[in-house]
Amino acid sequence: MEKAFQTLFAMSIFKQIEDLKNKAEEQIQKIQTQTELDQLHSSILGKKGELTSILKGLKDLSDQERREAGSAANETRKEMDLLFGNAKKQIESLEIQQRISKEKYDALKPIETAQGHLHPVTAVQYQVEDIFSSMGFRVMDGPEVETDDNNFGKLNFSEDHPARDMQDTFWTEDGNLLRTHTSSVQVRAMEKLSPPFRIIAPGRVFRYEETDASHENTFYQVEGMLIDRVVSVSNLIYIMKTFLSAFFERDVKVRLRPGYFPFVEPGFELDIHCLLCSGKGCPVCKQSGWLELLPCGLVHPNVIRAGGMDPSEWQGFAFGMGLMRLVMMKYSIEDIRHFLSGNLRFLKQF
Ligand code: FA5
Repeated sequence: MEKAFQTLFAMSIFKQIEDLKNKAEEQIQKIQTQTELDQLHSSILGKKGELTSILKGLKDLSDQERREAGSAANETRKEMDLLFGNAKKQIESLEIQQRISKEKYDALKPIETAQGHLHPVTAVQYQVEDIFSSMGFRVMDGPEVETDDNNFGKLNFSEDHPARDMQDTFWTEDGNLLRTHTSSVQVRAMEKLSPPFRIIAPGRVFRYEETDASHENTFYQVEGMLIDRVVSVSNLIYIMKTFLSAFFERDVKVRLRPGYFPFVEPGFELDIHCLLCSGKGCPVCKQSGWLELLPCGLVHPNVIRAGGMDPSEWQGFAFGMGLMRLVMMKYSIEDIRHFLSGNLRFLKQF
């Protein structure tokens, strides 16, 4: 290229670079978002941007002019980088301002949290405690890991007593066990309290057995024990009837059938007249009109003796009801396995 043309051409390149810088300055002012800024950046300074295409013309210039135009281009690129950097910061702070102005905090608005409530078994346990407390019973607690003696021995299960096989037991490695019934608290009550006394002991018990609609391997019982000088089966029936009528909020008919437990003599199974069909017969009571509810009896003299009392002076009655079965009856729940399933759809109904 001729010298004069080269000079003209170089001047035009300087002008183009200058114009591009002005154009970038002007357009950056109008930009509101990060996306628009990115698009402008790549259209001006990107690989296929306007600056690159201007610089393609450098090859036609003299060495001297090429150097000058190149360094002008670098200078311009630096200035524009600075411009874009500042614009980026401004847009970010603008976006934060906009977000904050939308996220208003209202101190008076109630915070929406999921409301918890008592598990149905716990709620019914408290109800049972209230009714028995009103009849002078004290609520006692006992450990879930028990000694063989408290769970069996002192309750008149001899070492080789076949009744020990009645309940399948979880044993711990040190020879203790997970209590198979709350009757172990009878033993603790006799050791701790002086007669006469009346206690109930609600709690969790464990049995190594298959589960089905009415059997769990972990379930709840409520034990009851009353010790006094003269105690008869009619006292037992009276207390049971009073409790059941208060619990089910209607008059409840009961009947006793003989039942065997080594720690009571005589022992009974107490049935209630089916509340769902009023004794006419339905699937829940298996058409019999009666529901087996709780075992009970008069405390065996050997148990009184093991508890440190003289059986010729002290007598008593005891009972052990299945708390989950009581809840099932109260709310017509058809499967005991719902209780510990952790299913919130089930629990939210209560
Ligand atoms: C006993 O556990 C005796 N300790 C009860 C007792 C106490 C008798 C005092 C006499 C005097 P039984 O194994 O039948 O007895 O259990 C008592 C109640 O617990 C049953 O009537 C039933 O309602 C409930 N129950 C028993 N096994 C299960 C189980 N696997 N799942 C849920 N509930 C059960």
